[in-house]
Amino acid sequence: MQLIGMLDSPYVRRVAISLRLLGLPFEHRSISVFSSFTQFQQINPVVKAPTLVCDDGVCLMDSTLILDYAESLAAPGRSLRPSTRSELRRELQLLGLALAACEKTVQIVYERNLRPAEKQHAPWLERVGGQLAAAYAALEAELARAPLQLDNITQAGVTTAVAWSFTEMLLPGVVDAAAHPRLADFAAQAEQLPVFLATPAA
Ligand SMILES: N[C@@H](CCC(=O)N[C@@H](CS)C(=O)NCC(=O)O)C(=O)O
Repeated sequence: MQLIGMLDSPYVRRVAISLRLLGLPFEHRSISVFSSFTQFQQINPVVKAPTLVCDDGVCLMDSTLILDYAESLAAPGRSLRPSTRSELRRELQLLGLALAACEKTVQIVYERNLRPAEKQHAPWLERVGGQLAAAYAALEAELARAPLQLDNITQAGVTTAVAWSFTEMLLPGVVDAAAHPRLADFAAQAEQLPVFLATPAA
């Protein structure tokens, strides 16, 4: 199995960390959707990172769908999903917020970096910035209600930490860490776990 994409993408990184936590061997090919577009296109004409190339050549894309498949490959008892319905509902709630935070960060980065300055649309940036702030405010409130666990980390834990580190790295100062102490602390601790250290974003 090959995982295609760079670890500076939060979607690629959450898949790489999860595959390791699930004990699934894979080859990581760090190919950029931008600087290596043509090479990526030869693997997956849609050029989406992450792409998972299965051993029979079938390509999967979209991190959530790849992780669905990865969960089905994992040994019994080796899941990143909680088993009870109420835990699963909270897990999906947190995951939705963390994935929205990733998406809004990417939209701001693309708007800033891919468009010429005179074509950047301030109302759009303001809207997306508000959505990013709302996602992190809701995550912080949820962590105040019940913390995320580092022992037996779940997919929501992996993705929340990856999302926070990604936003901090790409948009430093845009989301105030002091106003999100639980998130900042959780991500800092997760980044010290061996599997995170072995899968660095930069
Ligand atoms: N919802 C997708 C988002 C993936 C995504 O947007 N990846 C970016 C890299 S961070 C990408 O492929 N960008 C190139 C493009 O969309 O053309 C997922 O969860 O995998």
